[in-house]
Amino acid sequence: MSMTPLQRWVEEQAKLTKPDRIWWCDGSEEEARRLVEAGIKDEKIAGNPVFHELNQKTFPDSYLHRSHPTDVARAEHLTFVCHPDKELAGPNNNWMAPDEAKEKMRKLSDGCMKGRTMYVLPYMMGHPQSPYAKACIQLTDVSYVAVSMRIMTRMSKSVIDKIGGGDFVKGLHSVGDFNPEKRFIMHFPDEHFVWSIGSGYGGNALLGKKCFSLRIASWLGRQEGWLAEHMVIVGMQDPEGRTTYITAALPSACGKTNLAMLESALPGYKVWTLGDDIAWLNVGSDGRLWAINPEAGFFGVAPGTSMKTNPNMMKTLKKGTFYPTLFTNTALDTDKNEPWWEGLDGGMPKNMLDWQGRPYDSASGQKAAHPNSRFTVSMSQCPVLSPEFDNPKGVPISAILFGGKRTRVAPLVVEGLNWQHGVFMGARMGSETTAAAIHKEGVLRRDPMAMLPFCGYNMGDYFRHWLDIGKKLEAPPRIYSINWFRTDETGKFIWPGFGDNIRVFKWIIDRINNKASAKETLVGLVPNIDDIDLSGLNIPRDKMEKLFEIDKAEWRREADDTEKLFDRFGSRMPQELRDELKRMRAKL
Ligand code: GTP
Ligand code: SPV
Ligand code: MN
Repeated sequence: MSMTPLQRWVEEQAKLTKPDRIWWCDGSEEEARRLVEAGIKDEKIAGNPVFHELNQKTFPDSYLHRSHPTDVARAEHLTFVCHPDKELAGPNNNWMAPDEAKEKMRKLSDGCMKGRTMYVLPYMMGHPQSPYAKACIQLTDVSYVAVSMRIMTRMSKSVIDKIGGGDFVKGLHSVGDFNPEKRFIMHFPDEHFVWSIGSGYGGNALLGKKCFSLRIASWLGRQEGWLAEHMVIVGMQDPEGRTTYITAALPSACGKTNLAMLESALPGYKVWTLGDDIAWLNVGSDGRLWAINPEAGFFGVAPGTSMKTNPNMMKTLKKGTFYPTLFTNTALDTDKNEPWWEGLDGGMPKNMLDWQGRPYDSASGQKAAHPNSRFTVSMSQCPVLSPEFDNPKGVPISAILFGGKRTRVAPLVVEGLNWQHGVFMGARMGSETTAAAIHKEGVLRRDPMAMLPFCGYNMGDYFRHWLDIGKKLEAPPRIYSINWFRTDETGKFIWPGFGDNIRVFKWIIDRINNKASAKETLVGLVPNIDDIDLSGLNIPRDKMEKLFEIDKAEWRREADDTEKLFDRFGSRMPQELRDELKRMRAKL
């Protein structure tokens, strides 16, 4: 019998990478148990076993993984988008010519899996019955990535039948020797192919996530008329029993996972989770915007997660099903054999190992858990999972939110005047950098639509695509900007955040239903302070006013910075958004 294109491709990659064994995964629970066992007994990373079994009573089916110490976050400076034409990649991406990139990767990959197992992972991004779903194959040489992909995607051997003799999305991943000098994450958009070497961490290694579902999918979306976005998807049920579906784009480690399972501080409201990181948005035949989450798991930031801030996530983590649940680079409470991180409920344990497995000394002033330590957990364990999660059609979206971490300048919430003005709000977004990527933290950078590290083509064209999608929508969602992170003179957050964010959503839902008022400012529509339900909250009026303060001098700087961003895209920058900037300047 002749080989299928899939079999042939796997064979070619094995010839190059030279693994000792090839293991075709079927996605079963029994197999996940064997993979975890292999990670405990056979495989090592930087001298540590890949998995450490945690306290099975308090954290059932949970395992701790320590990454290589130089491999703790996305590496944006080593991430390339290899379009044939540099202009297509745009100033927002690192670029290399496809042939040159492949030659480089071939050299680095020759024999890189020697002594290891090559796992063949068949998975779907999206529900298999969804018209928007994509069949994918990732090859990897580490059990941690294989187990993580089972949690994060719909992995099953049926995907192999689905692919049959046809096309599929390709990912080739090896941890290599973890040398940061030999670490590259290369994207070949036209071939639907991602090639990654040298990192086992998150977005560098779980190739269905940022690499495919954002960088390559955004390019597919541009060609096919849809959007792939860095967004959470939630259903917000109000006291009248109605559910309003909302998406929100926030940069990495700026609050998506928390928003996705917000526990309402106001009675009568309930949030249903559909996704915490990625949304694929399609224009429906009804002229509305519909969203699906291509993923099936959460890869969330551990520090700050607690029963106080995100009780639904704590319940998700402790539910225990053998997907299983993974903790990466958290500290370890050695008396209880439990994972620990800064911000977890209760005091600091007496005896701990830090994220690198070294005895922890609290007097050192160092953090015990890495600031970008994370958990990987199946969405099926989430107590507030939306009943619509598995709906292949997705859900209709009534509002899109853009937000960031801004300790100054940006108001708590602003409503855009129309689609184009809303796209302008998203395009000029700024946010202070976090530990999710390797770079200096806390520096303000423009991060349009929270997509700067994830848009797989020229962002000038991307803005144009957003404007075009708006023209196709008969009932476009309203667009808002949000900011939970404004601080006072003492550097403390003014807004309580988390469950209290529902107060902002109540205003948004009321606006959608034409039940709440707003006043126009030079950046858009904002609520009157009395339009926000502050019942049960002790927040002085002057502080509330501070949350909505618009300082003209600061906003002039904001406009200058936006202009610099727009100029980078030259003639590819849509004139409509330059006009919006001009209008804003006129008001200033
Ligand atoms: P990625 O997974 O990197 O895409 O991040 P994310 O956007 O899902 O961020 P996440 O929800 O994990 O939040 C990151 C950090 O922001 C955590 O330490 C949270 O505790 C903190 N955070 C989230 N929501 C709020 C909020 O409303 N107010 C404040 N002050 N902090 C928040
Ligand atoms: C992010 O950085 O936005 C994440 C984590 O969601 S990663 O999978 O590493 O991209
Ligand atoms: Mn993310």
